Amino acid sequence: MTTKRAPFIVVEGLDRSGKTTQTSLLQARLEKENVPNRLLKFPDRTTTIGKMIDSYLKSTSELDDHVIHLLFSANRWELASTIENLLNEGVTVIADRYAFSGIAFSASKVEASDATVPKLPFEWCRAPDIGLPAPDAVLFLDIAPEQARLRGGYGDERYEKEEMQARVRQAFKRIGEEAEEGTLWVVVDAGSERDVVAEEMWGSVEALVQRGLTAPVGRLWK
Ligand code: FDM
Repeated sequence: MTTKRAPFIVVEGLDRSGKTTQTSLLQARLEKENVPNRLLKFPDRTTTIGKMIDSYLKSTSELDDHVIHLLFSANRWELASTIENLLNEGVTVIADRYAFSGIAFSASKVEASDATVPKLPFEWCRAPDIGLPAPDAVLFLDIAPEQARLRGGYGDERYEKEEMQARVRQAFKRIGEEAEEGTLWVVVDAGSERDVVAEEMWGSVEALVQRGLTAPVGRLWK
């Protein structure tokens, strides 16, 4: 008999895309289907590293752009073995953001003097996440910045600015286009009705969740 493992599902999206709501709805669906599951959120603001990230995002501390990028990555590595163990125990893992946010946001920072010049090269941003547990499916909740604005505007945290969000959206597009074989990358129109989005997300992962996988947990970009 072949041993199966559970899938690793990542939900990515822009601010105001309804990502948090949709991640909870996906988890509720797994519960309803009696699928053992665990929902993780990145950044995980509860760890020592997560607290540094939290204070940076709330602008109560300043950090060099390289440093904060590496902290976000370290915050994922803190949970890497937990994720792998859960999957091998048959627990479906959902992550609200992951390494793709790591690259998309850091690579979207630009020089104050010239908004066409990135502060951190794309390849440099990807490097620290190489080897993390790879998701089997990434659901990217896409929304145009103008539509996001109509949903009540952005919050007060760092990066919650329209020009930044527009660059992040482009970066996510590039990451999706370059997604590895074996990773299902689904662009979901987050501008649709809440229940329509939820159904599309469930429809994209249902087979993976119900059947499980025989291939071992993959490694990102390896
Ligand atoms: N963010 C999130 C990053 O810049 N890098 C990362 O690796 C991750 C996981 O942190 F603006 C950004 C994205 C967002 C902020 O995310 C906090 P939430 O989902 O709003 O908590």
